[in-house]
Amino acid sequence: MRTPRELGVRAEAMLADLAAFTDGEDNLTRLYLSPAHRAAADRVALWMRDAGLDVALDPLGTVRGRLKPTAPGRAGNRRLLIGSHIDTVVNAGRYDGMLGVVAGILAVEEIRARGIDLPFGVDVLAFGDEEGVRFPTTLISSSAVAGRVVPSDLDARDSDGVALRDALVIFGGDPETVASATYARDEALAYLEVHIEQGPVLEAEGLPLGIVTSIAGQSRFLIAVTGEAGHAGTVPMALRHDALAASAEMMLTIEEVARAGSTHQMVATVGRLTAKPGAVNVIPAEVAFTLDIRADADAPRLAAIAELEVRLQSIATRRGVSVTIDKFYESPTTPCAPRLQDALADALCDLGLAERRLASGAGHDGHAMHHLTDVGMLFVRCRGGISHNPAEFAAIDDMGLAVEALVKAIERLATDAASSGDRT
Ligand code: HGY
Ligand code: MN
Ligand code: MN
Repeated sequence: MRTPRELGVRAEAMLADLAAFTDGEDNLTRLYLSPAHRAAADRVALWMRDAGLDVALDPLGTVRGRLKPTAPGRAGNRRLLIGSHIDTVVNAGRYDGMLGVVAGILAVEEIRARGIDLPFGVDVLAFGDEEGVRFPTTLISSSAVAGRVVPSDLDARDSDGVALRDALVIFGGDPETVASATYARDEALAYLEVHIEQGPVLEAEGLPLGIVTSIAGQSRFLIAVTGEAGHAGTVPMALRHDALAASAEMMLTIEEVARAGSTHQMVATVGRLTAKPGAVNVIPAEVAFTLDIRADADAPRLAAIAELEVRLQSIATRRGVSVTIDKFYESPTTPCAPRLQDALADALCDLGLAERRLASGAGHDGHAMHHLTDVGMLFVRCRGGISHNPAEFAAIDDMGLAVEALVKAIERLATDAASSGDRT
């Protein structure tokens, strides 16, 4: 039985190992189905095997480590799912996602080492596409586990024109057997995920861990503005149809609308922009930019989107350009199950920690897993709330406490299952 400190030291070492698997020149960038994703998946598979798990790679590239029930009861055919993602954003930190997979593996090692009786099985899942950076999809590997992937989803193409289904084959996945990744509803007992908070609340309150109440809904759009190319030196300002100037006014309007929604924790981000033809002396004719908008509830987010659709169109009309607003992803606000929140709260109480409950502004695989089973999440304090940034950092002691809390929460679910024998 390892102490939380020893568990944290081991977690940090595993995360350092994983951070070496990158497609980036001098940073951590590991996109779905890339060579670095494959190498990281193989390392996770090795750790799962060493932890005594039966390991498999599912058709979408999820690495699954399976622990059989140690004391099969009537819940013996059910399994607790624990996971997170091992893909990253560009120039990422080493904790976002990977910590949840490492914590799951360490928790299973502790359960076996401590001889804890489990009336149900445990699957540790390392998903490969949570960030949705490479393909215009997101959560596709956890969505497959939840039975929410349709064949056309695999037609998505990356910026090099590579279809997801082709990248899957190169990776070692199988686009023809996607359905075999799906769990039966009565097989999944619950889904638990450990994740860094990616926000400032726990640090500001001096707390190492927190319990997630809900995962913010989000909508993502591709906005295309079409104007008219022209000579930078000869077209008077009043006669221009400048797609980039129009886009700039639209972005400031997006910012204004999001600021107005601050009471609902509303945030809006333009993360990627292209402008053509992209010459210094040509008035931009075509601009495309992404919009990611979120809030703590669905209604205010959808109202803000409706307002923006009207206002961006009005800007386009006044400036003599055209605009299209195409949604390519949307996930409603996902609630975390009270029974799982309570199991995590009991675990924190056992550890003498406050049971701080808070919402997640970041999206997670729980958005997809919620369609299969109840979702519970445990947040770990991260320095400055920084994430999606190489400065991302979680302390060894906090990570060790998170693993210990996960073990205790699993024990609590095992006790519930053993006493009730079916649902926990
Ligand atoms: O965008 C998100 O919230 C998550 O990190 N993919
Ligand atoms: Mn994440
Ligand atoms: Mn992320």
